[in-house]
Amino acid sequence: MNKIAIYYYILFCAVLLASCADEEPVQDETPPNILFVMSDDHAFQAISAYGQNLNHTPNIDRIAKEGAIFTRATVTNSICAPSRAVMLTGKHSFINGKVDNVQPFDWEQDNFPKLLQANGYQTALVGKIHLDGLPTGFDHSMVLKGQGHYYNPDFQVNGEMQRFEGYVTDLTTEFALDWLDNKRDKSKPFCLLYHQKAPHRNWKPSPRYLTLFDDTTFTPPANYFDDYTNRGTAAKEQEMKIDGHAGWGHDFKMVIDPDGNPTGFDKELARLNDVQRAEWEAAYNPKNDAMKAAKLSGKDLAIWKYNRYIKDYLRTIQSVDDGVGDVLDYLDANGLAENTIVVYTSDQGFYLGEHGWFDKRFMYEESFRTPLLIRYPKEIKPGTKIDKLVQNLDFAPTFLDYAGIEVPQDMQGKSFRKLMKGEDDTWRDAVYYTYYEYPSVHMVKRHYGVSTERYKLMHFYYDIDEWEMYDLEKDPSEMNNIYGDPAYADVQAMMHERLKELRMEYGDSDENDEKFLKAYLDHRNGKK
Ligand code: SGN
Ligand code: CA
Repeated sequence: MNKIAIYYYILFCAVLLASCADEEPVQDETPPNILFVMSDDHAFQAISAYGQNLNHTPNIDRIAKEGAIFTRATVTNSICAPSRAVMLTGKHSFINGKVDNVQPFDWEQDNFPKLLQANGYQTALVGKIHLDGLPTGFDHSMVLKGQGHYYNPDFQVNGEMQRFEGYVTDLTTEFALDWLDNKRDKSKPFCLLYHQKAPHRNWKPSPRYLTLFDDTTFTPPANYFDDYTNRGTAAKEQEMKIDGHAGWGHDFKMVIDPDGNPTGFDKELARLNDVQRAEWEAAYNPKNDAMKAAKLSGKDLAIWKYNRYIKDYLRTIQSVDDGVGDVLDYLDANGLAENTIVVYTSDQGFYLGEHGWFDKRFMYEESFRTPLLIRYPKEIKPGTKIDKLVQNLDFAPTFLDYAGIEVPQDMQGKSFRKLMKGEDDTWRDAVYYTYYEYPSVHMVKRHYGVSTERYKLMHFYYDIDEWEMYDLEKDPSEMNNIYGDPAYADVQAMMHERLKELRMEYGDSDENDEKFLKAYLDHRNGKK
């Protein structure tokens, strides 16, 4: 080789090497599958990964162990149907229109499953959605009507009602697996919304868990006997006390109450078939007889009620956890675990005796927060813990982000994909909340508010006009309303400012509140 040839040869090799070095590593372009598991009213306190020691949920915990757990995931409106509307649309209630459980939901508007579908995904919705009408955006839907039944439920299968024999949580899992295994187009990525009815009121356990916890006595939370001193009128006037508003039949599952009066619960039991009913009675009759024989009163009775409530609630969760185990096993067995984003969440949190309550609705922590655990081995390091304020508003943008689809401008949430990779240091400092359904069951007054990581400011309105503020660092159980406390004057001014800014940013106003109040009252008065 002459000198020139050697020169060109070296140059050629150098260019080749440089171009190799510049080349992007080969990316796996297959869009991820999305398995979105949601339960109904599942408090974070009842997931063992959150460390409260109430129960053991090994399968749900697995998601956190192999992925991320969020300690400050919240909802924008703590009630079932509105929460689902926010999750689907990525827009606050006052924008998507579904502000309470009574207003109709407009399925014509955009939702994230529609966008995934338009971009090559197979989509399905199985279980509870609590939004009337035929769900749009899904290749397959199999949903309970309204709240649905625990035993022998009716499902609307792609629009057609059908009754199924069995326990709702197990059936929902079975239908979800059937779609994954037999009904979808396996050449496409999938998005499955697998949404359990449990642990929604009235907490009917499956036959296999009717006696779980029979040998355990639970101690109620420290503020179970809360007398609401230092709180506003809203906390005092709610109707969601375990010892006060829960009933002997529907909630405590007695056919005859301790005073010997029929409760009407036998009408509910009539839905069970003979085998189910015999198992039910064999489990509950001895417990009910023992309780009556003990002739409890006062605090002892209140603690018994808490125990009946929490045990039934946790029993229903055990079936939810089993179902999560089954679907995780399915992903493993079919080589899908690596490329599937698995999300576990609830439509909102719930009170497990804190402040003496069951139910949700308030912007206080237990119902404002919701559990959130996510696994995606390709991007999320096992054991990731996230303390930032994320909301159910963020699901739609996050899923679209993962799928490589542009997030529509009018979606109000924010993708937390980067947050989970530890690559987002500009995350929001505050979140906005609204609640509308009043007067209604449980009588939680209308309110809206703002929460930062440390403080929370709320305005209760309509038949009262009261402000509450809490210092979550000093008072995590929100027992002491510091609104008006001179020591917090600066914080209060700052929180008012943040509230004003967020209402502006998201497009909320007093006019909205009046509009939705009028629609609600019209509905109650039979005008709509
Ligand atoms: C039902 C429940 C209430 C619950 C609402 C809303 N009663 O009315 O306790 O607050 O649903 O729940 S019960 O008949 O189910 O016992 S939501 O999850 O649908 O918003
Ligand atoms: Ca709910």
